[in-house]
Amino acid sequence: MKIADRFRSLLSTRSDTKAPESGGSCCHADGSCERTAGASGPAPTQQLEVTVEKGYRPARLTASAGAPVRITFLRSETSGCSKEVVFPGLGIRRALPTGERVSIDLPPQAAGLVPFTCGMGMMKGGIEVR
Ligand SMILES: [Cu+2]
Repeated sequence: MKIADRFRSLLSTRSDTKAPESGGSCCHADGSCERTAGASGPAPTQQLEVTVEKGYRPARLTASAGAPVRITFLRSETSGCSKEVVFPGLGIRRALPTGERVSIDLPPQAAGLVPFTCGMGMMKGGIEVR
């Protein structure tokens, strides 16, 4: 989305070059206006849900880069393997009591894979951020 906005900004800048005085009040020439506007409003939190039963369902989720993520785990089994979930790259380790919804808030992520595993690193899941 940001790229589209930048293209739009470039296009309007190009048309403004015909009549520079009309664009005098606009700071879009360097795109800083749009960047500031985007940063001032908090990006909406993305909600993800994972059921934990013989693995993570789904094991692969997707989220948009640059916006906070709330991922909620519901563990519906008693297997000791899945009693904890770990986000190794984020230093997060949380207990998942059976039958309890556990929400974990993640700060905005850059594009890439955010992996999570069980406490022993046997079960694997991940959030594909793009
Ligand atoms: Cu395990």
